[in-house]
Amino acid sequence: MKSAMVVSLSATRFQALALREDLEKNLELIHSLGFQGAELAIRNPAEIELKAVKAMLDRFHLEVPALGTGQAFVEEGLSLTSSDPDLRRQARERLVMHLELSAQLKALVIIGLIRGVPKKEEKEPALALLTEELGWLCDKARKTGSPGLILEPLNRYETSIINTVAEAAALIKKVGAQNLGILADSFHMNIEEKDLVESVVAASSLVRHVHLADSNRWPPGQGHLDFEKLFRALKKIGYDSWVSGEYLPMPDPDRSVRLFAEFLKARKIS
Ligand code: LER
Ligand code: MN
Repeated sequence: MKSAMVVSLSATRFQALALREDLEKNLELIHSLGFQGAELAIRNPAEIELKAVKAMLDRFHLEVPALGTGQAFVEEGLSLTSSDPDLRRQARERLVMHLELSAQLKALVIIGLIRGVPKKEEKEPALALLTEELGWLCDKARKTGSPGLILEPLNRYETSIINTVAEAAALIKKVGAQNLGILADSFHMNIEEKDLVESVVAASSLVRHVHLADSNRWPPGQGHLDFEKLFRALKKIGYDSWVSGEYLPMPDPDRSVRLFAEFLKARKIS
């Protein structure tokens, strides 16, 4: 497995991001601690200087396993399942920009909060909309040369749709696209899954990316989540891709990354 840290290119209200804003400083830090990748959280790809970002990634020998898109929802309300057709259209247009960028960076595109937060009574129509939108986006991903999309189950306190790995797998089956997989986040799974091993094993080939945070959303090792169990499950399915740190900047941003690096080193994850 390869290790990455989630890094936001701009300020955001989303709290579970240890590193944000000063990209050069953050990339230098994670490189110095032995990480191989930087997962980039980008609200609007139109606002980034791709050439400069690529140069920094090269300088610190960092790959980009995935692009986070949730800030477009958190900061601007763009959502694939909004009851407002204009916000839906803007969400789709924004994700097309993320797909184009992902083709350049060879990164997967995350569908987390940008799927939307429909009211409980609007769940069914929202799921139908999401199936249709994801089908369209997967087709667009193929045409743009993007490696594809990953749907992230989020806990019930963040959204009403796709809370579990099984729900994500069922929706992906409905969409029927090979380039749509699952992003398994330990924090959300700890809240929603009955058994981490069973859930990961049941979804096996669909698991294409992993976010790590502990039970309290502090860095792994700072709460009471059974990571050995999760790693056993990942080993069982032959998962050999990225584990990316997405957690609160606790006890402070710098220390949180050092704690995570020590946690990975102790488990021989580089
Ligand atoms: C994002 O990866 C995440 O885990 C959520 O809590 C917010 O989108
Ligand atoms: Mn996550």
